[in-house]
Amino acid sequence: MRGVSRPIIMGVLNVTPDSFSDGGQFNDTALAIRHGLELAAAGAAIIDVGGESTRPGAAQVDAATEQQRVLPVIRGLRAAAPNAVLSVDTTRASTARAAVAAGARIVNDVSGGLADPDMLRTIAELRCEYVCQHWRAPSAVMGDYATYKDPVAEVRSELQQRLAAAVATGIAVERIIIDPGLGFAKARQHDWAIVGSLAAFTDLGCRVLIGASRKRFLSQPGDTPPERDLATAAISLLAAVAGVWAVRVHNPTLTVKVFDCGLIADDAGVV
Ligand code: PMM
Repeated sequence: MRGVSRPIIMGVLNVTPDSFSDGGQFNDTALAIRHGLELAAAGAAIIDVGGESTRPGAAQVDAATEQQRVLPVIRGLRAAAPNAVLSVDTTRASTARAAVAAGARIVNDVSGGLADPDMLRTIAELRCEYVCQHWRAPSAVMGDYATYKDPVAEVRSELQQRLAAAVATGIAVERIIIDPGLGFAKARQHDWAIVGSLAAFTDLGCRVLIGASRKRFLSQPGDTPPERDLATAAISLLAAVAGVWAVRVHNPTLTVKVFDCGLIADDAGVV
């Protein structure tokens, strides 16, 4: 009998002054590159570079600012860690295009193509890997959209619609990775419902990624985001058991530890 496959680890590298999880600590190209290398050394096969905070209530930055933040880091990591697969966390087609030219192989779009009408067409043309996440509204207002009768069924069906739109635009289904978007237009009980039903997403026939790391649904009164790393690692193990392809985490070390308890190597490769 086959064991449980080991998901790939995507390490989070936020190059923003207002990231909720690292407090803007890596808002400097050299520091960000160094942290990217640390994430890779700690077990992240993919480094996800983002230049715009998606924390609840966060304001958007303009495309030029976003690109000034992420492009030098992608170029630097491309040179310093040629084996790391680089991903860009952006909802903008122009940033996706520039990041792929700079060396990113994955575009991680938390809006599933809804924020920028040019995104799906651009991805089809770039022929890169595409993370299509469940999304309802920009971060500044997403809390107003966290209403569900059946969160798992609704998120699944809305994701299916985005998947169909992506395929209809010419993105090969093999290049698409779906993500239920924990914390995006979701209250704590919605996130937990999704975590408890991950098989509803792995059943859709695409690779699945989840990003539970340090999110509010894992919080305890008065804690700090890094204090949620243990709970994050526990979710990584649940994700593995459900057949999730990759987990997006700030602290790969603890996730590697839980995976080392007996999970078999993933034979699917990264991308
Ligand atoms: N969460 C955040 C940002 N990007 N991308 C994907 N695919 N999935 C997520 O859940 C996700 C994401 C927000 O959290 P951060 O501030 O830790 O980056």
